[in-house]
Amino acid sequence: MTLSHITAAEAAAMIKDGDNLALSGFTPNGNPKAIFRELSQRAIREHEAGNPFAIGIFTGASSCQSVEGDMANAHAIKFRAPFSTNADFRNHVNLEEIDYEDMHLGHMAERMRHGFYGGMDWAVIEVSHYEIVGNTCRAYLTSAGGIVTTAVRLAKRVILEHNTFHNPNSRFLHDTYEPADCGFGRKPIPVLAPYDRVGHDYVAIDIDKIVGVIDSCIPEEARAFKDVDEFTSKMGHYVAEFLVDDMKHGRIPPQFLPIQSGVGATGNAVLAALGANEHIPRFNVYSEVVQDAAIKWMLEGKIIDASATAMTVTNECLHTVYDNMDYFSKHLTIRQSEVANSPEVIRRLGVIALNTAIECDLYGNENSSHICGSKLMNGIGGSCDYERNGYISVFTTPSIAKGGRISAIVPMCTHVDSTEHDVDVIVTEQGVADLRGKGPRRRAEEIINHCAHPDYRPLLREYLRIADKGHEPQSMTAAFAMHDTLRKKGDMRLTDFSEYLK
Ligand code: 0RQ
Repeated sequence: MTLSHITAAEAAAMIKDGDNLALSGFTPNGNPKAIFRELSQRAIREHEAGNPFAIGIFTGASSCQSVEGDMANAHAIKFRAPFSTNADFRNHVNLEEIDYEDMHLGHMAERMRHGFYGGMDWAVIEVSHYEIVGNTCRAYLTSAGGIVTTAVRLAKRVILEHNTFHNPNSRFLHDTYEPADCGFGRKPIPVLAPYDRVGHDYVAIDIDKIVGVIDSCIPEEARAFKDVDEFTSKMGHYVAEFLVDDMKHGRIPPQFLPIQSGVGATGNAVLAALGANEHIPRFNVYSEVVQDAAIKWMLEGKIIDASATAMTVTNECLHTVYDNMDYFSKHLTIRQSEVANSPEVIRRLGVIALNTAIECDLYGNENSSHICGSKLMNGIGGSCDYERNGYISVFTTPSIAKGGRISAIVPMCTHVDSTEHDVDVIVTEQGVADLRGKGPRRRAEEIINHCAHPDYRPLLREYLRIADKGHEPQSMTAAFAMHDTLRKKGDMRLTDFSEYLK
């Protein structure tokens, strides 16, 4: 039995307006690309001809330019979940053209199984290799795990994109395991250590569902992150020093705990600082992504084992992994996101969660997804899966944004993603606020004194002074005044604020 080969254009022609497509991939890695390059062009042609054409796109996390940027520009996305980091996509969401559910990545596959998104018409899966065994196709995934096990089981039809850019041995990195649905008798996910493998190195697909294989050779559309700068390197240093101190106090065992680190320049900077710190022993990573910094420390032996849902790395770094497959197949495990981001496993392993916020308030609530409450930036991604369930939950953010015109430490967040109950530590380039074991007043002092930029500390203290008294002092009038002043003038100074309140 062989599978038929189709062109990307033939595959794109089979998709109907309104179809739901579940894809491989997690971050801009491991996504099918050839079919989407055709689909966005097809959408433009359909719209020019006066025909509606927009689809639902479901992935493990964010996705690449061909999938969500070009499709959004072509007005071809009607619904999208669970995460995006794409600037074009963000613009169209903020223009209210796309219905976007910003959802915990660890919940995504389960939500699909329970039908919240309707049926999945298609699964489109990027593979580095595949083989037929009886009535099953064993599909070997590329640089990401994502939601593939659930996607191929639920989808009515499956298209494979065989991308020879990837090394066919990428299979040796994967561990595919699909948890059972909830209910009595559901078994624990048997991951007891970051290196445990509990499933297969392939995804089994019923061959009757597969309509064809697209042959492609397309590099990953990897995003370049900003270089580590003064702010991110200071934050990385503070995180490392904080964890060393916790180790000295016996809060972290001498063999250390697994690290989760979010996507972006700060994530790279934090891992760079952890790896370089002589007091931090060799450690493990249990995270949703490994970035270039993690791969570097693995090669140098500072990171022992890493578990993730994707290699969110540059193409150069990806080939370093492929060129050293003997080593990485033993030390790097790529999982399905439902396992990588499972609250059960994160809690069991005692993960130290390190993510980035847009703004934090005086009590530890944080906003990582919306600017001024209304405008989407990216989304929460897997940050809340880890922050809520980790052993230590850390958020980093520069104390100021837009060249100092905006304070990232605010009286009241305009949108809340992780609540004060889930945030243990805030780190800015100014220092560290350890919120553990402190009530609201002491939290506020800790955050103002150690994390707020000195220019904004008087203003934040003034807020506390005038806020209504109670367990957690707040003043809606003053909080709105601060944000309003900030938006209207692009500046927020104590004198302006006092004037406003008169
Ligand atoms: O704007 O692009 O115009 O310069 O926000 O901020 O400082 O470049 O930092 O790229 O790391 O993004 C929280 C968005 C930070 C990201 C966030 C403006 C700032 C800039 C970007 P410009 P930076 P980053 C994901 C795990 C989600 C949670 C998470 C993120 C732009 O880290 O998406 O970690 N986190 N999930 O100027 C107005 C403020 C601002 C502000 C920043 N207070 N007010 N604008 N900006 N703070 C991993 C997975 O799940 C896969």
